[in-house]
Amino acid sequence: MKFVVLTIFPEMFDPFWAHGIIRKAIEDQRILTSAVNIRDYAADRHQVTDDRPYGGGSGMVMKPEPLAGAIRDAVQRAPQAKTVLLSPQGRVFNQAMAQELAALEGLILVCGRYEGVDERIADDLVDYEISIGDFVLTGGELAAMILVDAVTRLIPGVLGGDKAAETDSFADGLLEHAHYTRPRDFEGRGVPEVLLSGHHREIENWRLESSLMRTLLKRSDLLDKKALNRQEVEILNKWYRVIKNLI
Ligand code: 4FV
Repeated sequence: MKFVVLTIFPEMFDPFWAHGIIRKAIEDQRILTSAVNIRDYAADRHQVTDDRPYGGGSGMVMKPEPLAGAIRDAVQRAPQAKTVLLSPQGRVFNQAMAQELAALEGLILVCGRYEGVDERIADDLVDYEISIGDFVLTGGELAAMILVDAVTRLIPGVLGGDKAAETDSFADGLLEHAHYTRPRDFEGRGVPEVLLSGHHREIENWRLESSLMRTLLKRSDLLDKKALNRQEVEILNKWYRVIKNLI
């Protein structure tokens, strides 16, 4: 998978490319990454990439010409890639979208700054507009990093053992089960016995119950959206009976 980031601060990505699973994925050539400076596509010698908004008002807007030049050049280098503008006006990013994007050959990620980019860029030169959430950042760079991170870990072989991403939170519409590791006793707090039992079927059941309980308590909105399978319905019915007998 190829990631081309268009930004006026390409150096912001240096530490991002150089650490953890992203660094390993680059070393193993499972992803190709580059951060391109939009300023390099500005025609004037001061490499200006912003200007005052038509209609007045505060702040500046990213000029269309440097952006268009950078996007067209990136598309030429990665014709299969889809172009994404990170902005609060976009579809809100989630795990399902990450899985969709992970199936693509490449992504060209356009990072806005100032008040945003000239609308004619969003209209004519962008395949997707994606938001990482209903809040306003100073720039699209952090949003681009979040997208690269969430997509890269879904690429086969990036996470040790293909199975890892399947048990993700949200992968099956539930929050992930609780995790425990050594020591067995931490400040007097133990670990659920079943996890020490070696009974894989029982451990699987416990983990499903843990996921369902955590989702019910922390994100019941997810359960509203989820099609429950027979086992999940059985577990919820069991709790329902327990609670009913209590009241
Ligand atoms: C944003 C978001 C975001 C808007 C103006 C950058 C800022 C500034 N991007 N998801 N939320 N972008 O707030 O993606 O140009």
